[in-house]
Amino acid sequence: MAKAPGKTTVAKKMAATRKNPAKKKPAPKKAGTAISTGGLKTPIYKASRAEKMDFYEQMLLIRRFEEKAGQLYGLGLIGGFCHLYIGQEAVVTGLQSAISPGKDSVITGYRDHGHMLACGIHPNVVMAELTGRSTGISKGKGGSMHMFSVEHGFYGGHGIVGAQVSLGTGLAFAHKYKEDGGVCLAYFGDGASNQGQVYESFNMAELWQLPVIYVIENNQYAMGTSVNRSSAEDQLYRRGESFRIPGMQVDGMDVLAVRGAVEEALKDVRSGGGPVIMELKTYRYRGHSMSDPAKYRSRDEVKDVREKSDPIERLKATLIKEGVPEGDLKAIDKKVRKIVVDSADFAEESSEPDLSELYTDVLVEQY
Ligand SMILES: Cc1ncc(C[n+]2csc(CCOP(=O)(O)OP(=O)(O)O)c2C)c(N)n1
Ligand SMILES: [Mg+2]
Repeated sequence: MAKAPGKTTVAKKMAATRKNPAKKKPAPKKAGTAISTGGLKTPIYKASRAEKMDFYEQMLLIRRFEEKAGQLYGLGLIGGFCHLYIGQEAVVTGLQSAISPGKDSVITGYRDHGHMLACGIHPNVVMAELTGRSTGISKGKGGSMHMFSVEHGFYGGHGIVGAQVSLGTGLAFAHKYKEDGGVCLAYFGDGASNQGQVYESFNMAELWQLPVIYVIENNQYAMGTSVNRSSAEDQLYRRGESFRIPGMQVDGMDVLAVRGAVEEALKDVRSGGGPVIMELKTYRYRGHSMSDPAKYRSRDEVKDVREKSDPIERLKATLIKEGVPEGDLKAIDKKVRKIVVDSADFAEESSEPDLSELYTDVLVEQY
């Protein structure tokens, strides 16, 4: 059958999902009618060699940074909560590589270090914040879960599960109101996808056709509860169906698949199509936070994912197959390790905030 020019299959499916009964009254859909793109294959991004090398470096930077953060936590240099992103690097690397820093906005939960690095925020100020130093991005007063950089379009860092979904919807509203052409990427977890405010946000976003991509990082667990135990509909890309929001399910362990899928989503959202849901199937190797011994799953389960699906090893294997000398990849590893060690040194050499800082940055206005 001849294809309509310029419209991909994914785009057509998204358009079908959005038939708005207020504008045109279609016959009511039969229960169970497939309206999501989950069953469709989104294209794998055809990256150049240089782009693949960049993705490799970015993912490795996040991995090594998180490993160092884990060590510093063990040494007692990081206080409070600390949620590591190890295993999920392909998600944020693929997504962030497709958006425009400064024009688009990003918001996420407490597992936020990787998002900050992928937004181009310097590792030094992130590590200094984790260790509570005055040179940290929140002057050492926010810690792991409370970091922001309006300059980089990064709006946190939120400890309340699901809160970032409503706030992200607000950011998307601002993009539309100001007509600045921006799109908000609102990241949240499989556990957060059961939160009530998520659905209030979905409703408003579709009603107002807001430029937002809801990114569900399905790492299979919410603290110690697996997605299958906690979710009546565990195919999370379908969670927008009752709001007519199209969804796509993507291999979140493959950075090229992530980039390919987000390009489709962005095309649709930027052309005024309204929100899209992306479910990224991924996995976290470490416990929920540094204080979680992760006894709710077997070591073999983790080992299996590491051995078969690790996003970094996967891209490395592709690069080697394509003829990149192993020495070049080792050089990237060396460069990344130095950046991370330097960030830890920068943090350790910085002072803690002065006591007088207890009374600053409490409210934006005077009181
Ligand atoms: C409103 C609210 N309820 C409960 C918690 C406690 N809590 C913190 S993280 C978390 C699990 C969330 O899991 P998920 O959304 O899958 O994200 P992940 O940690 O896997 O990245 C819970 C229940 C919270 N912080 N806020
Ligand atoms: Mg989770």
